Amino acid sequence: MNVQNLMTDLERKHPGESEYLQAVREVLESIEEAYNEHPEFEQAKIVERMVEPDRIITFRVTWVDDAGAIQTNLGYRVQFNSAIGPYKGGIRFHRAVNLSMLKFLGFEQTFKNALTTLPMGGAKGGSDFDPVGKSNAEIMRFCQAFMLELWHNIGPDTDVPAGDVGVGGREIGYMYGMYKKLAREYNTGVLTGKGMTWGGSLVRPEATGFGALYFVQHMLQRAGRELKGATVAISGFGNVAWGAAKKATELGARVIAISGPDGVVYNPNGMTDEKIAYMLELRASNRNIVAPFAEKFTDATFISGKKAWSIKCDIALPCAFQNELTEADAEELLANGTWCVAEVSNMGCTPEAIAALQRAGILFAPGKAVNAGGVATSGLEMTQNAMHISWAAEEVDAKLHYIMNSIHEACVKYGTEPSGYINYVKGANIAGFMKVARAMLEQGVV
Ligand code: 2IT
Repeated sequence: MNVQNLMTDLERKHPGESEYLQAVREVLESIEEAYNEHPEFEQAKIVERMVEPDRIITFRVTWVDDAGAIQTNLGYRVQFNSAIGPYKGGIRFHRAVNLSMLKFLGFEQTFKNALTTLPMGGAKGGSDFDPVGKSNAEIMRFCQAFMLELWHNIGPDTDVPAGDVGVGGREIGYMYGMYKKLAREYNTGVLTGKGMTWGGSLVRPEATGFGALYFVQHMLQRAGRELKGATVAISGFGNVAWGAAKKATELGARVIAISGPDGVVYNPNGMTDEKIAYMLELRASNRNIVAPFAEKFTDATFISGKKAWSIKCDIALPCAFQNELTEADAEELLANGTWCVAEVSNMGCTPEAIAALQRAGILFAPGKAVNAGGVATSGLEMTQNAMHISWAAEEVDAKLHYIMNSIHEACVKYGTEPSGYINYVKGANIAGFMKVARAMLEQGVV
């Protein structure tokens, strides 16, 4: 493979799809060497096939807001790759959603899902619907209108959506209700992230954050470091940030920052149960601001317009959005003595930021390894649904531990460089790629 030629070709075919092109370039650059050791991949044009989604479904979503005005949004489902299992991946509701964003997320999901050890292909979907400031009734009507179009294309053995940014338990509930009405079947396995009384899995709400901290624990253990006593800066305050803050605190770290689009909350004394619970309230308010945290808890300070990375910390955990940690942020973290950055958001760091962190030789791991606990637990939810049973929290948590450990091991296996430095980006990309590539090869040209 010649990465530059492939990228030039993709840039020509998909002009302006910057997030998608960024995600593809990162993977191709890091797998190039391993790929070229397999002439059978080259002959079967595996990479040329893998960078294009199997199919993209786009649709219009029309709904009526509380004022009686008609609203039109765009809806998408990108079914990226089904070599190792049915399509699986979240749905994102955010005003900036476009095809490039969902293609990048679907591409990443393919490798991430391969790392989980479970049989799941890659997909992503969403809409440019902006949940900020919407009433509960508006969110319900939007979710119903979205599902009215999507339902034909999904199913427990076809494509299984879940939540992502802007889509949590409430939205999954509204979408499931509409799916059930249209399909006239109680197919619990068609969506994951469901409520506990109707097919949801214990630990799924916490799983992305919990899994991330289990992964960080493995990284630290290998490097002879400890979470106990370490200071942690987290960006975001949504579901993923909440799970990460909860587990980091449980494991003895001090979470000294959370952030929102409005600024950062400096929280020098760390989290309490009450503070962690309040993060959920903040999210549910649909206002998308973090400042009220510092009004409620007076030992915390709100700093307007600043990012979480301006707070001096040992460990930085991006938990919000793609490209939220830039090269300048990486330099600021390094200058402040940060020794570990783990992406919990998908593609949370820009390529320049990753290069700076790796150059400095600190611990760095990419989202597709660190945040895979979320979709892995979705996979466990699908298993429970198929078996018509539900496991105890301890059982799900033990399986999540096992999965995060095996992802870490895979990264070490494929990512250890001659110097001994573990390039987790390379490790995760090669490990995920190999599994999908072999499956595609064995299934012929389809
Ligand atoms: O990015 C992700 O892995 C998710 N949003 C979770 C996807 C899922 O199917 O649970």
